[in-house]
Amino acid sequence: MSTEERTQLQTVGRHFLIEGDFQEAHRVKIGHINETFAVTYLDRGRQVRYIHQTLNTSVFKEPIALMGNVLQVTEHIRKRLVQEGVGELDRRALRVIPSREGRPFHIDSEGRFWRTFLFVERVRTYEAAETPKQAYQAGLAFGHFQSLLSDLSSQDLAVTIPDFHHTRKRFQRLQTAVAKDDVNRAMIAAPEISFAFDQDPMVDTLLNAHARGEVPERVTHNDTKFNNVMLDLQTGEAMCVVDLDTVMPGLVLYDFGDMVRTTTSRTAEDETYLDRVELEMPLFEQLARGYVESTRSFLTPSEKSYLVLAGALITFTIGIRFLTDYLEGDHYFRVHRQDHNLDRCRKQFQLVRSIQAKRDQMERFIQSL
Ligand code: GN1
Ligand code: MG
Repeated sequence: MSTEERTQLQTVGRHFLIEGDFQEAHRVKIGHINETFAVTYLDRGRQVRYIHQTLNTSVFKEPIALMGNVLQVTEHIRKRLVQEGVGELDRRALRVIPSREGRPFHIDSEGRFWRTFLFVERVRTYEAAETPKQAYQAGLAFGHFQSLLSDLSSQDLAVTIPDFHHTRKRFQRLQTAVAKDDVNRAMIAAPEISFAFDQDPMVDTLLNAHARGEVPERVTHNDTKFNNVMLDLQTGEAMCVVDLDTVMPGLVLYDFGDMVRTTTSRTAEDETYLDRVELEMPLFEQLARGYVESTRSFLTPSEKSYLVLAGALITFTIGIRFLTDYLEGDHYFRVHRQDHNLDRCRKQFQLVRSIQAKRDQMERFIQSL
């Protein structure tokens, strides 16, 4: 990180309610949308760390409403955890650090939107689950998260990205991108486009189930990637769920689907050796066990009956989002190499194939729970 960037972060820090002297800063490489930095302050002989994050306001168009959600959600979780009698609250729920004007954000002189959290100590995240135990912890963590928010009214939360998991709209956007082919990549991606179009019959399944009233809208996380669960360094226990920018009304199935996408294959999101990409039953079983265990108080039989389908559907939906961005010239997801979004898409589609092949086995397991 350059001296200039460090100075910039110091300036940002002065706008938040942070005590002590600035010591150190570095960039945290996580996420495809926002930019994240960890900073250390020395306050009366004690080191305290914080996260500064710039919010990408071309993706999140109403950042103030978004921060309203984040505050509401974190305070609600804290209250519920106190009722449950658990300790170490600052490791189990994010704490928003207000600005010196008492707002949950600061807008800098260049118009960038900053927010600050207390750093969650002695935890780490993984890009993909490595063991069944971790998959279990992911299921438990996001299920518990939904359960803690189950008494919050979804009406009270702002919709931070409209139609975020609306697979039909995502599909239509892909169709448009293919038709326009603005950056001449449709030929390179022909096999992926063809696979995507073949999945048309699956596209409306959850939308229809919701429209028929089979699955209700609840408060959900909507970005349940495994790297959004912080695991205790020593015990491996899930401590805290992060990335609350898309907490809003949704279907719990979308959350479960994204957990399947990111915890059931021990490969990275952009794995290029597709032979390695496969849904691993021991990982899926523990993920599902953790999730069903922690959602017993509210999950309906009907929701449960769609869990496997949701795994395929959300993996597919994220896959077509990568593909669309590839065809539109990589303006949404940050890329780090040539064809990065195409690689990401291929990985997702390979996992979709594997889930479809193992569907019966997965269904039988869910029924056994
Ligand atoms: C984005 O930036 P990150 O990693 O938290 C995206 C998710 C995708 C994910 C794919 C707001 O999340 O929807 O599933 O990339 N977030 C947004 O890795 O679009
Ligand atoms: Mg996110």
